[in-house]
Amino acid sequence: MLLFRPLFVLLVVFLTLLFAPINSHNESGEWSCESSESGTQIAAEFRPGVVTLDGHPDDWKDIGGFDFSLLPALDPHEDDAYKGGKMTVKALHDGKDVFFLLQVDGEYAYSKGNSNKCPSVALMFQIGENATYHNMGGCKESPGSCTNKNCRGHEVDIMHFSIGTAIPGRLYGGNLVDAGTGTDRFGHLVDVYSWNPHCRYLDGLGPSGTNNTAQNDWKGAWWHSSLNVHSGFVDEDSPYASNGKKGTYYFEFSRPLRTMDWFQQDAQFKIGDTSKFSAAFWYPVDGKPWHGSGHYTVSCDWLPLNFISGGSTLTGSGTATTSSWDAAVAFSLLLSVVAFCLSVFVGYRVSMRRDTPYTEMSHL
Ligand SMILES: *[C@@H]1O[C@H](CO)[C@@H](O)[C@H](O)[C@H]1NC(C)=O
Ligand SMILES: *[C@@H]1O[C@H](CO)[C@@H](O)[C@H](O)[C@H]1NC(C)=O
Ligand SMILES: CC(=O)N[C@H]1CO[C@H](CO)[C@@H](O)[C@@H]1O
Repeated sequence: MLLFRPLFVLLVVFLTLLFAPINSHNESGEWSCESSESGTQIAAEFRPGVVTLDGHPDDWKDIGGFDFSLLPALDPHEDDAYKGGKMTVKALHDGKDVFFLLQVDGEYAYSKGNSNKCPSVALMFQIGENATYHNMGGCKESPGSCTNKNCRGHEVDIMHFSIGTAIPGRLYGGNLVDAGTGTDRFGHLVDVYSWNPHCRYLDGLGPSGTNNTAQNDWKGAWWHSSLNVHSGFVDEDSPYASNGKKGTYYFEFSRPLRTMDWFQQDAQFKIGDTSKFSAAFWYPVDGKPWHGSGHYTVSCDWLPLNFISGGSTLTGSGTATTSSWDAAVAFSLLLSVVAFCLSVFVGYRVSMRRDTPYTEMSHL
């Protein structure tokens, strides 16, 4: 089965490329998204005990990835794509948590304490059935008027990691000190929900106040290929490597499939189901700090994310292997039936031979 997985991934990638149409651009300034990378399905396979959440990509090498051009989120035009390279997205689950690896080529840029001069990533998921990718949920209300009632159905779930205060290879996100909301005072890996770009809140906070029942359910770490692996960085080592070095950024995240959210502030994932998802990237191009809306995204609409069940991974993904295995089982079954018949036959012959003299004797 392992042998067939790369082939299968290649086939999926090939089909994806074949069917992915070109992004269109609406000159009038109205939003239009023709592409939506149609046909692309990100698969989160059941692969327990494979990855460690440390920002390092080595343990993901056998997991198939999906490559996306990064286009400006607000005006997706091929000419304005992120020049550094594509974003590779990988996902898997272990039956309890989902794991993501985002991988983007980029010269090392790190400015301690200034997140806008460091790269940054976000994941976004649909929560409400009417939540659009465009306008982060697409609720029509304005900041003063949006509430969980009039924006009902437009909820999206966002994880945002700004690395300006995060040490590479260290774990950030939900922690005991920040319990009660989606914030993270240490590494700024936050759990957010929104109804549109202007009605965006940390989990547990909202226009009507605080509930203090929420939590930051995400954890994550970052790394860059130009960093030297050693026993562990501390804050004083910043900027950890020399700025401008060519390489690849890695961002690794995990979250439980289900969370204890009671207010439509977290997406809930289900094995066997498909969720709607997107990924975004900010980069200080030419050293210039990025601003909030200056991000690139992997697609101009939701991408499907399949949570593949452990059962279907065993029987489904490698058809050829499955059928040859089935053949082996059938053959050994046949052999055992033949052996059984043979033993019955031999036993019968033996007892016949033994019986005959006795019957003959009784006849005598
Ligand atoms: C751009 O959007 C407007 C408004 O939705 C629409 O009328 C127009 O046909 C679109 N143009 C293109 C080239 O898609
Ligand atoms: C989503 O929109 C449809 C059609 O407008 C509506 O019937 C439905 O109630 C909406 N769903 C939610 C959760 O508001
Ligand atoms: C911000 C928020 O979600 N507030 C909610 C806290 O809980 C009460 C009662 O369940 C809700 O009415 C609020 O909307």
